[in-house]
Amino acid sequence: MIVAEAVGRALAACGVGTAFGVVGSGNFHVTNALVAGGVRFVAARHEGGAATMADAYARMSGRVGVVSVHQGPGLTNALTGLTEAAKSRTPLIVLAGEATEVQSNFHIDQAALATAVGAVAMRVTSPQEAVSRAAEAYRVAVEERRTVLLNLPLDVQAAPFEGPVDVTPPAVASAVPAAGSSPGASGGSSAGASGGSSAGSPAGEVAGEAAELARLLGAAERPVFIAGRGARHARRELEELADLAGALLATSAVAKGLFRGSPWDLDVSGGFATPLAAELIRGADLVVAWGCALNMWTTRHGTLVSPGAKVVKVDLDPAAFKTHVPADLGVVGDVARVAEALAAQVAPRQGYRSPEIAARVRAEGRWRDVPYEDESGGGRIDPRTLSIGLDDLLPRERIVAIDSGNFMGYPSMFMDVPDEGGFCFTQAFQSIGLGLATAIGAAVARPDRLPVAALGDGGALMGTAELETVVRLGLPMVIVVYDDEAYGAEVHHFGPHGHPLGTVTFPPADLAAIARGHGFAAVTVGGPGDLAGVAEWVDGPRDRPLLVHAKVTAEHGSWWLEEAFKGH
Ligand SMILES: Cc1ncc(C[n+]2csc(CCOP(=O)(O)OP(=O)(O)O)c2C)c(N)n1
Ligand SMILES: [Mg+2]
Repeated sequence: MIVAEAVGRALAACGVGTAFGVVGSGNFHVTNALVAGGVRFVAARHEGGAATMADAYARMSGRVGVVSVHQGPGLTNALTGLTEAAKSRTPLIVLAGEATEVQSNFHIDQAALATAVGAVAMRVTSPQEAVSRAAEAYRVAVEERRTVLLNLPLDVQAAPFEGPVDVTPPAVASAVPAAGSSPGASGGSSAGASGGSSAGSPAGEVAGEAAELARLLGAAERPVFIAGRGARHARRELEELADLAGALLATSAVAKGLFRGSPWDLDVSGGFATPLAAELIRGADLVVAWGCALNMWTTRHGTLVSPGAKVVKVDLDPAAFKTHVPADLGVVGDVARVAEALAAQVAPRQGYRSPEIAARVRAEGRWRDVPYEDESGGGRIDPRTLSIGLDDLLPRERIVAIDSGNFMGYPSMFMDVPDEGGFCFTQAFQSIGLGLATAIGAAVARPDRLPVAALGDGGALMGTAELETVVRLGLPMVIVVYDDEAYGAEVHHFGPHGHPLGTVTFPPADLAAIARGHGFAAVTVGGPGDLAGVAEWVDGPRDRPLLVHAKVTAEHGSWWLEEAFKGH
């Protein structure tokens, strides 16, 4: 056995799930060793796609994602996706060959690249520590929720490896609690829960900051819970506490779907919030952010939080307390454990849950309840009508992945998802072009659900390398392209100021033909009547993926984008 093989075997023994990548000489042996160790390998067509697939896979499966790339350009191609993963604290391991000889064409400072984008850089430097380094990379990814680059110098990879591949996987069951599951004592996200507060201690005792939160919950007239990425595993615990405290429930975009089915679910807080959700969140006298930073998106630059409201954050990382909308009170701990402990302390009260509020949430709680004027016509479909039509047609057991752009709110707001495992939102770096690969990674993690990729024409064309991957993997995917023949976000950003727009507008491109060329079924939608073609696909054998090429109306910029421009 050589060192490269020992590293692959060690990671397989640690329990990595699926690996994604593009194989060249520098990662050939390590990838084959993963496969020999029982890991599924998914070949992407571009390393950028591979990185994002692994990120989405990790988010939706609760397991560590692995990306395998060639030295030099293999890694640089992966960088945007790795940055997204690092910013999102996705547990990810990047296996990269490394040309340490400075004369090599492939030589770059790979460790510096990784640290520059927020990842952790590690290196296997000898056969003796090959296995322990691989296990350490796994531990850091899981326990510290980091994206880890494990550099594999070519000469070290080729060296003989003596001895057994003997690893003791860290005592962590899963990296991110899987959608819908609640971690037990070994749950990954409880790592670090002992950070100074006594929240979550045995027997439901609370003290310190947690006791103060219990007091606030016992006194609040209009409490609202906003759950973020760090709460995706804690639906049951949060709902139980909210029932006692009379709190309304909302999420950040990345946790969309978490409270689906609750009569008190306001859906997403922030740019995508319904007018009712925005009104009720603004009306809160206590906002408790659970594993949620309350960033500018979730709070519309802070305006959704009333100046008179008390703000509390519960988070594994106390650094979150001071960032974005700052907390008046911070409780360190795992969200599920803290909520569980508090439930024993809070006496039932009505809080925000009056019959009048219940009736309003029923009547106005979804975007499709908000009246609008359908602007479809002239061979183009209103993106709201398109999204509502698709929401009606596509099976409910779906997993929706969203690219970035002006269009992005339409699917996020109008397409329902069954739970928090039905929405994959790789937007921490705000890169366009990640949507298709996000849908592929999510689809690999959740083969029980229909993957739906919602893309702009710009993001779709940037990601086309992976169309072949969708077909090759036999994914029953629906790709929806909101085609305005432009980088619409830029058009609506600069157009109103009279700037020339030739650099951000394009002639029509036949995206349906491009998809058919890859083996997709495709429907071009220029009005509501054309959605019949989608219905036909849904009712058919679904033996090929479907691309819906929607020519959308583009007179107006989306209003959530206007909000976003304030941040530029
Ligand atoms: C990688 C990357 N390049 C450029 C940008 C700047 N940018 C933001 S939105 C956008 C346009 C996206 O166009 P499209 O996918 O068609 O969506 P639309 O805005 O038209 O709805 C661009 C170029 C970005 N965010 N990421
Ligand atoms: Mg566009």
